[in-house]
Amino acid sequence: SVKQTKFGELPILVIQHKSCCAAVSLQGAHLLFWQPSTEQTPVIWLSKQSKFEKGIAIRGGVPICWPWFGPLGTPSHGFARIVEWTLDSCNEDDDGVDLVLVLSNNQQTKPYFDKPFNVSLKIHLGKTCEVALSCSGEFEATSALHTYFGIDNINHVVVKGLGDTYQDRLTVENKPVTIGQMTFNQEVDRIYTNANTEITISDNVRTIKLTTTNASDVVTWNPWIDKAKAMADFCDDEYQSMVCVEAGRINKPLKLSLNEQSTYGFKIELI
Ligand code: TA6
Repeated sequence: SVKQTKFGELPILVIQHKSCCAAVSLQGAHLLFWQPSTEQTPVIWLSKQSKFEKGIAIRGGVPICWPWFGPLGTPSHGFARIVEWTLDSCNEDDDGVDLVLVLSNNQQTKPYFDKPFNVSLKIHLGKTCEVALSCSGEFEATSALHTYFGIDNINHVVVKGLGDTYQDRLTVENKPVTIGQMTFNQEVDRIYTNANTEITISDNVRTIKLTTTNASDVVTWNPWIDKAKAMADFCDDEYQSMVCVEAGRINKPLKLSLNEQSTYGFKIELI
């Protein structure tokens, strides 16, 4: 079933299916969490302290960073995640639930951006979770599907398939112990520029497979202790139960045209 309700100030869709449960905020077309029925904890994770206020980014889930990534514009990570999208279609079958949410330039987006655009997000929620962003316009966009994965403990996490070329966004570089693998023992904020299309995120409980489509980069982030303390929408100890592994188009921006869609995305499954 798909039911619309409100959580805090935001309209959200609650999905209950035999294969999974999930929720999507219409603000930001923001998949809040996804938990397959086989799992005891969400695979896509949401902070217990996230805000649910109009115009405020939600902490966790899959923030849609578009039409720019990070500090390449204001607000950071773009405006798509803080404005309300429209539910275009919603279908449920034995496999799961398929949603399409859309956003075009309008009064809400005017203060942030003055060019015409269309962007849509396809979300499949079932035994797998698939997210694809398609957009058109007459500009170059950078973007990331900023997924927060739920893990048992950051000290047990190994991310494989990242390749060994990356841009470190921190001054104190955290040299990976094994090239192409990622383990975490301090803050990590890195853009991998030559990752495999299949990446695994393992902890002591499960292995998540992330398959990216048409992505140029994979961002890995964990705020660690100090940054976690500094975030009002994030509990001090929550850095231990999440890791961000994000399919992105940062170093190869989406070159948009008005008459065709540029698409990239990911699929998540448990293996
Ligand atoms: O994806 C990593 C990153 O760019 C980090 O630099 C950190 O800023 C994170 O995103 C979260 O950004 P946010 O604006 O959601 O707090």
